[in-house]
Amino acid sequence: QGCNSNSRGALVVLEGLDRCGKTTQSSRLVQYLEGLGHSAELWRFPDRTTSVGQMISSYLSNKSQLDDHTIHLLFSANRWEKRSLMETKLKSGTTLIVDRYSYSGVAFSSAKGLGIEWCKAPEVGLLAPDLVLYLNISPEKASERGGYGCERYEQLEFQSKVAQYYQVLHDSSWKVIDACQPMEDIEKQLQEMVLECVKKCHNGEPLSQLWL
Ligand code: Z5A
Repeated sequence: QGCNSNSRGALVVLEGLDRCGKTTQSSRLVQYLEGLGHSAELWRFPDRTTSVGQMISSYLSNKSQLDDHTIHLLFSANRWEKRSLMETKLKSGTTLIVDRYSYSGVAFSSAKGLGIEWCKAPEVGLLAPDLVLYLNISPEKASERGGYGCERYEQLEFQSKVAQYYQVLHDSSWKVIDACQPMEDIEKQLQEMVLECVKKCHNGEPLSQLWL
């Protein structure tokens, strides 16, 4: 590895409605890349291990109440507190598979009624993903999967609004995958997309910033 001085790891984000299968597929992707000898790590937002993350976690589990703007900015701060480590990891050649990112931040807060431009503003300047894998599932199908209904945002009507805002955020870095296929089929498709992206970044594709 590393004959090109700009060689780096890839920033791959998985997005989608609650229970679309992001967590399952993210960890499988990391195992797959490691199996091929690549350096890869699984990250997730919110990162509930930091002190900001603990405030978010308490809010999501309905143990605390926060104004919609405040929680939005906390989610964003939770990404900013990891930004420099993210850049260091990528530049050292590690690929990051990230379970939720700024798109969740904007889609969920906009679905509550906050202006989309206001929601995007604090995300501007974070690292832009090289690839966004959107696991597409209807709110109805997602709700049939295990564990639905325990946290704050897990309601059908709300999830439908979130899905609409995700559509607005869709750009050329996105690939949409049908999340109702069998897990193994999804896994194969994601592997191909991620491997191609990892190769591109290894060959020196420059890092860019989000929504600039
Ligand atoms: N949020 C926000 O508002 N602002 C932000 O900036 C961010 C997040 C970053 C917590 O997120 C909440 O925070 C989230 C958005 C908001 N709220 N909601 N809704 P989280 O990521 O911590 O929690 P989550 O979205 O609830 O993720 P999850 O529960 O881990 O779901 P998942 O990762 O998408 O799915 P999974 O765990 O892989 O799978 C769910 C189930 O489906 C499980 O039983 C699997 O075995 C099953 N499954 C998975 N794939 C399949 C297929 N293909 N077929 C059949 N069954 C499957």
